[in-house]
Amino acid sequence: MLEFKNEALVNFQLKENKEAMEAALKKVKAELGKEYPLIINGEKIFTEKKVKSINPGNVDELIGSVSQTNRDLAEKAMEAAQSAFSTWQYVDPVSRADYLFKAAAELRRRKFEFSAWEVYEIGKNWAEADGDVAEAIDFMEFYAREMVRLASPKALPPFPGERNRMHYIPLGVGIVIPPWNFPLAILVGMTTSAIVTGNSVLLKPASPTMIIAAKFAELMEEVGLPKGVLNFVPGPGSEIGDYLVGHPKTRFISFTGSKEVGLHINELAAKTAPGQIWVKRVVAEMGGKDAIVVDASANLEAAASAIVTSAFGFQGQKCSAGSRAIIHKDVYDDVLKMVIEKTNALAIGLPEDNFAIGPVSDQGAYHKILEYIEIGKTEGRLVSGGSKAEGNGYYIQPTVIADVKPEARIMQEEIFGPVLAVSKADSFEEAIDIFNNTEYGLTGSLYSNDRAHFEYAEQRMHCGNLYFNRKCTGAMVGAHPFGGFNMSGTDSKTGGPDYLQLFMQAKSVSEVF
Ligand code: TAP
Repeated sequence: MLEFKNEALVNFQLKENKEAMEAALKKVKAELGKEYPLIINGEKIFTEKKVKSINPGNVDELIGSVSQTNRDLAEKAMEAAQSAFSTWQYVDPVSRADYLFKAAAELRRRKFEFSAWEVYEIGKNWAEADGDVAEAIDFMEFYAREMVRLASPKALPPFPGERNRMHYIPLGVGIVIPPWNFPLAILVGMTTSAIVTGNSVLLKPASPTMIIAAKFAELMEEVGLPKGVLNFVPGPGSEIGDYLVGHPKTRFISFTGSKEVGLHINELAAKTAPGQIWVKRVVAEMGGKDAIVVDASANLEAAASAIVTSAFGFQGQKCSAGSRAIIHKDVYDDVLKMVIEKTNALAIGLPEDNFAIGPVSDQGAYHKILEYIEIGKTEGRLVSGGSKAEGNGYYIQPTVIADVKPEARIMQEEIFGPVLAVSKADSFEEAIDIFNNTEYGLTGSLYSNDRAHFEYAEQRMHCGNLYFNRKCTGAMVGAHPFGGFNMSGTDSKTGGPDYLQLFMQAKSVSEVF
């Protein structure tokens, strides 16, 4: 087994890569509009009730329609998962890891094709789509190796007259509920971590990206994952989600999404259903109100570039998006000027044509973001963008609102769109206080050239992922274990050495000689 290495990102400046992406977009376009089934115990089930997935960048384009799970089918999937668990839990962990290695290899071969699905279904530009596919590959490569590492029993300190050891064993049937914003990476990471550790899974994909999820379910079938280990159960979160979370046979819930839904799941899972014989485990990664702090000693050009990339990459729809910039008063005007120039230079248009800025995810998000922009105009000074943009989809101008007070709603609430709030701090220490002044704690970044300030920030900037002189998005599997504090979630640290244990329980075995 080779050492883990992050998947290289595609350089679309190279002619052969550009052509490969264009060919993949063409191929996928020819496949749009199909119907996709649920998958329960390996059986493909087409239901009468189907939900359409459309291209948010061209709302007349149908990506496909997906059969929907009702309660009877959810129950059937639960039974299939339980039955599969009875054997899958005993499969050699190294063999379980092999399914992930194989799936990673296959995904790598079909990288451009999966990226093209992301471009059409959720409006990522090419680099954002490629980053998501690469991260999905990384998760599988990383978790497979982690499982191999954890497979051998842990030696314990010797105790006279006994042989003692500790094994990690799986939990049972898990409900995996991913978000749409990293439709492959997060879904793949959450699903394969649960599977490789010996659990069986019901995967309920996010509604805006059900087709990409269906493509992954197909991939796992192709690599020969035993039937019933992964059951694909698309359906509305509010209906099927509550049913599955509350089910007495559900052993754990792995969730990534908004604070509201995460807290609701946590509450529901805490209620013991009749017949339930365990305490359900909840792993919940939720929202963020992340920020970049710029110190007076910083490289201002680098800071401004990072602010714009972090705020507007994938239209600001990342949990790690830098939706706040907190700038020292001595450099505030200079940094703001550069941020405005760089924001105004971002071109908006159809994702398949690879514009910097594409559409936001759906109509609900579109209206919510435009409402926040109006709120922002009353809370600060609009210096860039400020309204919807041209196009047959959910396009919004990247928007910068300056001189915003720390308590303002656009400094406190997760907007999840291309809106940046900029705040002025009188001192470095005040900037850190403003940074900490939200209920979230996911990512943060400090631009500085002052070592004492890095030390101060390392102790006091309260966030799960802190970066120095680097943007606050784009965590790399392995190098940057990812997860947040406070209302950002349970700090599970995806892509890190502690993650897989969340889906296992430790069993101590002691034999007297
Ligand atoms: P949500 O609206 O919370 O949806 C997340 C998932 O929960 C979807 O699959 C959704 O299904 C499902 N769901 C909705 N109601 C449910 C219920 N009652 N029971 C069970 N499942 C339910 O979030 P989103 O819009 O997809 O994603 C954006 C949010 O995710 C942002 O807040 C972002 O910060 C956060 N996020 C966090 C992270 C990390 S690592 N912290 C990473 C990515 C995203 P439907 O789509 O069918 O409603």
